[in-house]
Amino acid sequence: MLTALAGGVGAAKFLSGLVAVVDPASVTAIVNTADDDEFHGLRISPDLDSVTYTLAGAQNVAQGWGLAGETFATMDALDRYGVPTWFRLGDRDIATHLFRTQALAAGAPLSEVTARIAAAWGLATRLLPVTDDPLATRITVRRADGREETLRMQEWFVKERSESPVVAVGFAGAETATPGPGVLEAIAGAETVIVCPSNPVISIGPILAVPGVREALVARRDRVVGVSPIIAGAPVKGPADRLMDPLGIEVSCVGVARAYADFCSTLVIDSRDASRVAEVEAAGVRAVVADTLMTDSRIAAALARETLASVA
Ligand code: FO1
Repeated sequence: MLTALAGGVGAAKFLSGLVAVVDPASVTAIVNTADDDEFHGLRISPDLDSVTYTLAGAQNVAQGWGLAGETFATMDALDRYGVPTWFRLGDRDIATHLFRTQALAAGAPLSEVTARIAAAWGLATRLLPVTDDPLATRITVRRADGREETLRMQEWFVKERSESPVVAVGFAGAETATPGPGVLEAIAGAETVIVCPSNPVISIGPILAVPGVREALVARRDRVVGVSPIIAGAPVKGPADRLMDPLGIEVSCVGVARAYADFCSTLVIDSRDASRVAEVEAAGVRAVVADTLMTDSRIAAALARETLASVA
């Protein structure tokens, strides 16, 4: 059984490659929930939905989130009422949020709702929210006048297009959150644990912040392998550099190695970073060089295969 720590887009691409080379039913994904938020009274779980839609082959590839062939008639109709619609909910995507919101309101934990949504999309892969408890990323930014302001994740990422300079990142609820059902067992029982190429700060960071999770990974360090989301000093997609740099994490595969060194024994880095193998290994992490730019599903499958082989 394989366990993967997953955030959004990068993880979803990697996971679709992984389930192409191993039995999908042998894979458990522990997914970040700290991007979750509520809009128009609906409970949104972006990373769980990105992974679900991608593994179902229904994702909007170009957009990087939501469903293929999506329409936004409901958002356009909402504009009449003057409510904020900067967080775009597609008409079909809304069905997922309606179902999730109603099931949560009826008392089901997020883990149960997630299992029902995954089953409805025909997934054999098990998706586990890292926690069923409240967990929310908070981004503190510095305004032009020097004032600091703390934003919700989607406000910073979507509304302000991740342009506001970051001074701090926190995970509200982390102290009291408990690992979701099956999470610690999935780490303890896995033959291999893969840290997907997700944002180290706001996708993998919240997963590690849930008490007990990082310790569980440290205990399996020799079986934990990561895939660097940073290639040649820049993230493949998304704002990882705008979060790592302010937090003093070098924006490179070396910075990732140092950040993961206590729980990750091997890091797969891109061929463009082959010259940095010695620095990664100086961080106490074995470096494996591969093509990590998943421009198509064949490359994603090859990367998954090489990642598994690196800790065989
Ligand atoms: N990202 C955007 O850049 N703009 C949006 O309007 C937007 C809407 C949205 C709706 C549902 C959903 O599941 C994801 C959505 N995302 C949007 C992406 C989302 O902000 C990110 O996927 C994660 O929060 C960060 O990985």
